[in-house]
Formats: sequence, structure tokens, C-alpha cells
Amino acid sequence: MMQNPLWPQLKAVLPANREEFPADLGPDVDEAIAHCVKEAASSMYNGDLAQCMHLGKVIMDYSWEKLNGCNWRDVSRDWRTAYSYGCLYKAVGLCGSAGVAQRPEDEALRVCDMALLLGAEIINNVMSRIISVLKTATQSEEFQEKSDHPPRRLKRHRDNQGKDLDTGPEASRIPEKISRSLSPVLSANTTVPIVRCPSLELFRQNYLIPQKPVILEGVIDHWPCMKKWSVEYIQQVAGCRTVPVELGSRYTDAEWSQRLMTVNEFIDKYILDQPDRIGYLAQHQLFNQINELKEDIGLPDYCCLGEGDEDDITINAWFGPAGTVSPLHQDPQQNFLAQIVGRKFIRLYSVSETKSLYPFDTTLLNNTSQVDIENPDLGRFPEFKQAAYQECILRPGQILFIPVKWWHYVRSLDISFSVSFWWS
Ligand SMILES: O=C(O)CCC(=O)C(=O)O
Repeated sequence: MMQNPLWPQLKAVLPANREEFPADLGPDVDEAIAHCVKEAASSMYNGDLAQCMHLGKVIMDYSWEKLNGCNWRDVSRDWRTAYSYGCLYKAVGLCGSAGVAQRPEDEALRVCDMALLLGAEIINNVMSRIISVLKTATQSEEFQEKSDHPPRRLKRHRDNQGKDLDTGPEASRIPEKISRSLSPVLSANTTVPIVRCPSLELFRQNYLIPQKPVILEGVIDHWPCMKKWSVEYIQQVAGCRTVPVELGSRYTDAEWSQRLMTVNEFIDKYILDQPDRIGYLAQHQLFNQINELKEDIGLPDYCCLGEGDEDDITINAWFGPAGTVSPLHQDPQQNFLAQIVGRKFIRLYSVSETKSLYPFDTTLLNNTSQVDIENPDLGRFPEFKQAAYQECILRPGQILFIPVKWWHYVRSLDISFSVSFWWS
């Protein structure tokens, strides 16, 4: 088989020779698969990339069964390592041999993302280095294609003077005009207080210790995401990446599901077209997967008041159209919910109100309320109307502090991108 010009670039990010390429697996992996992992490594270094790809597929398929055969928390790390090796061989095989597919880099990128999503880290994060090579290749091809076919843009939205509201990177920053969701009217005595740049000590004394919600302003203005993030920018840095997307308006609905798709597909189908069905990129791993986005954010300084290490902070991405809903639920850590693009309506209830919020009684959903808080069925949930709450419209540049286990309901009013930090 002829070689693809990408092969030398991929080779450059791999260990220099077979001896330096570990291909070692832990004891949980069957001997036959452990043998395939070594064989594929030899094929790769001998330049037999067709065999490398074939073995990669076998390893991926076999370990896939192991990854899906039990609860995720019981899956052995050894099998996740095997899966990553399978992905590496398949990706290298796809791109190393000419003529396997028209744009083998696209499929190779998808395979590498699967390794980042489900596999374990191998060879000092080699999958991310392979992704960088593939991305550079796809971007130069896309550049070529775009010169022939101009890219799809956001639908035109004009103000009442007929001026375009959606040109350039400001497109997703004029959400009031394009909102398809109604903004509720809030009463002054239930709104969450707003404080500008409090000192660490003031935040600790007035909000963290007494566990009181507060909106912090002026704290993330310097993060690059505040200037850079727009739908176009996300397409540019992450469009070709595969991510899990939640489909359906809320995870408590029977028809709610998850699907893997590229960020471009998500944006085309759920952000630009704004169909009746909601798609939500609500992702715990997005920032580990897409480094360019991680570099645009920081950590709120107040996280240092927690007892855990920085590495223990979980950073989540929440990207979706107007109308995404996270039903009323509680989480076991403190949360800073930072709003980067668009606005969100948020309602909060303290832990002491739990009884009036009627949590589901299944183990999986016992942190989620059965009440649809914007349209409560008071016949079924009569005590709900007594529950005291606070609420707010969270705007770009603001961070909402949600104390541990406080119940929160979130509905986006615009195309919205938020980042939450769970810390203890
Ligand atoms: O923004 C959302 O939709 C949900 C955020 C949330 O639940 C969280 O950060 O814990």
C-alpha cells in the first residue's frame, strides 16, 4: 500500500522506535488481545500500516465489549488502555496508508476522540499529539474547500432599523434579540445578590461559611474566552471533534438520549437551525479533550478556599441553544457557574427545602426533583408552593456561587456557553 504524506508527521509524535513504544497492558486483558497490541506495534514500526489498522480494529471491537459489558465504574483501566492502543493503531493505519478513504483524517480524528472519551491515557497523552497533527491537516483541507464553498453562517437576524445583528464574532453576543425563550420577570426580594470582586476573606465570611448563593462580577473579565468565544470560534477550534450531545429538552424526559457527533454537526443541527428538539453539549470532559478551549479559561481564585487540590476541581462545559433546561437538581460539591456567552435563568432552593421539592425516589435520580418548577403540578406536589427560593438571570461575565447541595434549575434564554467548576 502507498504511504499517505501524513505518516511522517504522525511518526514524529510517536516514540522513535519499537523498543521505546511500551505496548504493555495490565493483567486484566486477555492474552490474545495483549498479543495483538504488541503485534500491531511491530507492524506499525515495520511500516505495514494495513496490518496495523486491521489489528487496531480488532482490539477496538474486542475492548468495546468489555467497556460496555458492566457499569462504567467497574470497567478495568487495563481494558481502557487496550482500547486506546486499538484507537491509536486504527488512526495511524487510516492516515498512514494512501487510498483507504477520501478524507481518512476525519475518521482518524473521530477514533482519537473515542480514545480520549473512553480510553485511558497512553504514552504521555500521545492521542492529543496525534489529534494536533490531524487537525492541522484537516484545517488546511477545509481552508481549501472553503475557498470553493463559502461557509454557512448564522441565520440573519436584523434589528428594527434593518441592521444585521449576527455578523462577525459578536454574533452570539446579541442574544436578547434572537432569544426564542421568554425571560421570566423576577421579584426584587427573591433575587440573588450581586457583589463586585469581593476579597477572598469577604467571600469566605459572607457566602462560603454561611453557604449563601451570590453572583460575583468582575472576576473573569480577563479570561480570553470573554472576548474570543462565539459560535464561529467554537466551530473553528473544535468543529471537527467528536463529543457526546444530550438530545431532548431535559434529562428526566423519557425520550431523552445521548449521541456522539462532531461539534460542527451539533452546531449545524441544534444551534444554527434551531429545531424543535433541543441538543445540549453538557460535557464533563470537553476541556480535557479540547485544549484550545481550556487555554481560554482560568480557575476562579475563590476555589483556593476549598480543601481539595486544583487537580480535583471538575470543569464542565454547557453549550446549547436557547431553551435548554437542566431540571431542578443538587450536586455534592460547591459550584461556580461562570456565564461566558448568552443568558441563563436560574432558580435556587436551599437544602432545607428538600422535602417540598419531591426528589425522585430512585437511586439514580434521588438528586433530582420531580417538579417542573416553571409549570408545577400542585395537585401532585402541593408543598412545592411553600418552598422559598432565590433566582437570577445570569449574564456574560458573571459567576454564580451555588453552595453544596443547593438545588438548582437552569434554563438558557439564548444560545449559551457556561463553564462550571465543582470544587470542595
Ligand atoms: O447550566 C446548566 O444547564 C446546568 C449547570 C449545572 O447543573 C451545574 O453546573 O451543576
